Amino acid sequence: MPDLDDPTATFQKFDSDGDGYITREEFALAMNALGEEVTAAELDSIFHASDQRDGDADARISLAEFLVAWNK
Ligand SMILES: [Ca+2]
Ligand SMILES: [Ca+2]
Repeated sequence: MPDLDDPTATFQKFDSDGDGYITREEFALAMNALGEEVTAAELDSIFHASDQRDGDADARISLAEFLVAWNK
């Protein structure tokens, strides 16, 4: 399980290739690794809500976007 008190560490676990962004694929794989199934609709919802917060809307979640979503 991720350390829920440390969103930066959680982000780094989700970002499996370490490029500083979480893609849909990385998010789905990380959730599956936690034993959580994520549907395409759920991914759409999560990424629509979380992406764009830093104005790039690049279909990837940056650490800044992740932290905003986390604190919501
Ligand atoms: Ca990545
Ligand atoms: Ca983004």
